[in-house]
Amino acid sequence: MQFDKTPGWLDWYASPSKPRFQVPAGSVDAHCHVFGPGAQFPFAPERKYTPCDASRKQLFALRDHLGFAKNVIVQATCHGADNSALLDALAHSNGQARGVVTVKRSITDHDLQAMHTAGVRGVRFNFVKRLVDFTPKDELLEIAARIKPLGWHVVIYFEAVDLPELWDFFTTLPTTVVVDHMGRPDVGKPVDGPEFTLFMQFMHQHPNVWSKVSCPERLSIEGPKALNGEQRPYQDVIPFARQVVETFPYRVLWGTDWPHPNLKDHMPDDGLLVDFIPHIATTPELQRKLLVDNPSRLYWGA
Ligand code: 0GY
Repeated sequence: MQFDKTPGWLDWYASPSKPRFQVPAGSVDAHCHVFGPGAQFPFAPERKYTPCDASRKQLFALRDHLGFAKNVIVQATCHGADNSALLDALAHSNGQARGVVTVKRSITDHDLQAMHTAGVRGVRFNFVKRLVDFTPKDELLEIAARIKPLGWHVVIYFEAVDLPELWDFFTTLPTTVVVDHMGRPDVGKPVDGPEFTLFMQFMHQHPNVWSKVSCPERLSIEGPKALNGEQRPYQDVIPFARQVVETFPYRVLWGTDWPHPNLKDHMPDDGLLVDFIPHIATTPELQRKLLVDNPSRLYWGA
């Protein structure tokens, strides 16, 4: 099947630079996606955008180029609850990838078990209104209760302004809960202002909550601007991510977010994204926790 990408959609960076920051051995890119290829794995009819293809082979080539050992592939909304492309990627990863899927309540226990065997370790609940239609909370709670015995966790994606409304739901989830992209803070607001303080309280009060300190390119207002001729990308995101890493070093994950869905102004060079890591995890110890120990524990039980 042929798919035309959403107008304005930027393709992923074809020749990323080689990072200057060398990630520690065994590092995990804990948030990335595969898109299609659409001819083999058609995009979902209910999708809100049509991406360009981004195959498992291209993902694994990027992993090697950046110096990572493993991937956690997260189901993207353009594939709805059809996880075939993700499962195909896991099957071809030599055990070097884990998955986070999207399922409906109609999924059978047999299918959940088969996904577990394939390397799936979580489900994703998405509350970003531009990306998905509403799913009733009772359906999500039912899914959470069914995946808990498998030892899986729930990944949640939401915007900072929606945290107060979603707080009670999130805090009733019976599993480990992993927040995508720090709950999408508005980095134009102060890091010690009410909005981000609420997110920090959310993590403080609920030791089962983890956060991905990913997506500076998505959160930044400054963007990848040059200062005095030097590249200083995404400086405005640093205080937010650094605070989360330093306060909760055992509950943070990092990912590229390749192939960076829905970016229309600027597509990041993935090599520069890796070079951003030492600005938010400033010591070798924090870097090892963020990139190796935490994802290995959560996704490989190691
Ligand atoms: C991300 C961010 C986005 C998209 C999705 O599943 C998705 O379509 O997560 C976004 O548009 O902010 O994490 O990939």
